[in-house]
Amino acid sequence: MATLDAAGDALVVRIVYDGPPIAGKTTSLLALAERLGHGRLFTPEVSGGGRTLFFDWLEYVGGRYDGRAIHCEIVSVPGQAEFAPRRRLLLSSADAVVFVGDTCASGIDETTAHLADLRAHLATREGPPVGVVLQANKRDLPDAVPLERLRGHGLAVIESVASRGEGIREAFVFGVRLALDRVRELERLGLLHRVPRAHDEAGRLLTALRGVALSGDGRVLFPEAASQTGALVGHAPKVPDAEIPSGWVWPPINGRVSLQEATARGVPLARELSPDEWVADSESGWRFHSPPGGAFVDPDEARAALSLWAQVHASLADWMSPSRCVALVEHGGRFRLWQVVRSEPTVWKWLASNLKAADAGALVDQAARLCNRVAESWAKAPWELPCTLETVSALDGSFVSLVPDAGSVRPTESTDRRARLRHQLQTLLEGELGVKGHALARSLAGG
Ligand SMILES: Nc1nc2c(ncn2[C@@H]2O[C@H](COP(=O)(O)OP(=O)(O)OP(=O)(O)O)[C@@H](O)[C@H]2O)c(=O)[nH]1
Ligand SMILES: [Mg+2]
Repeated sequence: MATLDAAGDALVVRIVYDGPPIAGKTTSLLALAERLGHGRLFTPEVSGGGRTLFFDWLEYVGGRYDGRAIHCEIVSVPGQAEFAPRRRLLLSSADAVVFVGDTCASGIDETTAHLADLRAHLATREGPPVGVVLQANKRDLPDAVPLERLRGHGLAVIESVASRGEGIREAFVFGVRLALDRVRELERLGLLHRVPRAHDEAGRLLTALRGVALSGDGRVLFPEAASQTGALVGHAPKVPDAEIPSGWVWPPINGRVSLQEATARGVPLARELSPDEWVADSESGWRFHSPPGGAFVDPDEARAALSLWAQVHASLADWMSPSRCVALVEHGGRFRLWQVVRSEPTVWKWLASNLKAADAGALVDQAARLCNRVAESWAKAPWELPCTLETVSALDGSFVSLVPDAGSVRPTESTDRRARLRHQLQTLLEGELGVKGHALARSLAGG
């Protein structure tokens, strides 16, 4: 759902590309990336046949809304029926939908059925309506059906040939306009909130999708290795290990112990998450992260940066999980800062794994109580900690994620953490339990 960033100077909207399998959603996003000339498409995984398994992700910053920069998150869903739960979760965060339909004779029935399903889903969304534009694709094929057959659904229709990039920008621009209409309504209703953006929004989404059960047997898919995310190895920097020189890890003793545990089953390889941002996941369940700008040529500058990080971490110690450290690693004549943290069960994972098995009402109540306590307690931390169901420990409500870089931490704001956590709870419940979860979350929001 649309939000303002933490500083309130950018508007973040999400445009979701929906449509039946093989209709051309991924092709559309590829063409859009090229035309917008902005970044590249991030696609976590595809099947051998090129089918999308999770989503495609593209970010674009352009245009202004009431003086604020518009930051578009552009996401395509996997069209295949077996991934419907992932598709629904993605749709539940849309501010507008570009529906890519295969409009040739052989595809039109599936397109119509899929569109009906989309509209049924959107009808369950709370808040202002989510607009849909039909991007009538494959208009180059000789058996493309007449446009008249597509009109009359109360939808804007824009013709496209995604494989040639035609009509792509037009459909996108229309989608953004629809999203901004919705933003205006959200604002009027007092529902446009400031939410600090996750460091890696696409990664967060991927984690959420991995938590969505695909089959009816209650099996929740949580592959251990987050390292399946994108294949991005190049000139990888070294990650810290227990051999690190003294003075290069903080806290000094427990930090080294942490590094020992983190690399006990092997030192993982780093992969580039975004330009100059590196991550690695060790087999013993620790995450290593180094932010853009985390490399230094001058050792004194590097040490000063480590010391700044140490101060931030020390001042947050009361709110954070203890198994973590920050460290400096020399590699190829440069020094790189790393943050290392042990993966702990989060409220999100805990709920997603248990909702089907036990009394959902009791679990959600328990989670809601924890969230309330966290919202209150974290408000007292000196620096803003990203507060989401995926950053809160299911065990004790401590912060279990990566601390924002020392250079970008902000003093704690009086944001409504409680409302945000409830909103996420609702999204999770919708994904896991469908309508039942929805009702549950609504009663929760009231109580
Ligand atoms: N002729 C024609 N082919 C197209 C067009 N757009 C996409 N295709 C082809 O359709 C096939 C499927 O395209 P994708 O973009 O992967 O489809 P998708 O909607 O992402 O499919 P899923 O990921 O399974 O949901 C590819 O072979 C594309 O080249 C078009 O406008 N005209
Ligand atoms: Mg695709």
